[in-house]
Amino acid sequence: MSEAIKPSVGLGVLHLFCKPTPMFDGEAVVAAVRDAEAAGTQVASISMLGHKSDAAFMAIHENLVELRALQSGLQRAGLEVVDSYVSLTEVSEYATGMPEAHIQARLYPEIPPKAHHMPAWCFYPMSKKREAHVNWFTLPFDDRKRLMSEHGTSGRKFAGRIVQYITGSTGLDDYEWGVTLFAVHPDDLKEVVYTMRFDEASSVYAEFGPFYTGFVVPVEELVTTL
Ligand code: 76R
Repeated sequence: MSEAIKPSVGLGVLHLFCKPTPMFDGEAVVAAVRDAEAAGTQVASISMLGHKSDAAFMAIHENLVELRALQSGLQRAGLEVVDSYVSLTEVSEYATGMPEAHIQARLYPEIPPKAHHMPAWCFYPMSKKREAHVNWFTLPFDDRKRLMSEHGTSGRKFAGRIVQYITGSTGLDDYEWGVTLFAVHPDDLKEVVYTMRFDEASSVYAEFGPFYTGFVVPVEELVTTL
């Protein structure tokens, strides 16, 4: 394998949204995921709803070359990647001063989350606005910090129902963050996103890309639905 390409801190995150082609081979898909796991990649397999894709894979590894290997394995197994998202784990600049365990969990997350059974899943990319009269990036740091602290307070009401992975993609993909949510029930996803729309950080400053929804399943089960 070629030289490792690693971030200086944190891990690479690859979301692949796929559809089967006539070359689809379920056993080869399972083998591609098992090979990736053997190489240390964490892979969550998701059965998707709707026309945008049929299967999604969220993969995390420090070495981007390993993420590419998973992508190649899935393509060779007859899956077409119809959309994707590339990001890195990060600690928000507003989360400094958080307990060390919290910071480590942001940088080195486990997927799917272990604490609760959370099969409901969604992903969407988002950015903060940069418009003449609404520009997150011209706000003073203290104002941004206050808005993100309001955001964190409303988010913590969903403890035990939602686990969120906010991964940074500025300069890497089309939006500034990827938002991946795992939830106990599908309506928890809807409720957390709706609730957060009223936080000023979202109501005024956020813009969103396409939303993807499905549920986490073992890859052996996923391939039987394709
Ligand atoms: O890391 C932390 O948990 C500290 C508090 C916190 C930060 C710094 C936090 C808590 N978030 C932070 C940063 Mn969040 N988050 C989103 C979305 O749909 C929307 O409106 C936005 C999408 C959701 C649903 C969500 C959920 N958060 C961020 C950032 C980075 C900002 C930056 O760095 O500039 C983004 C883009 C973002 C977006 N957030 C929480 C949640 C939830 C549920 C929590 C509380 C859970 C917890 O404390 O573990």
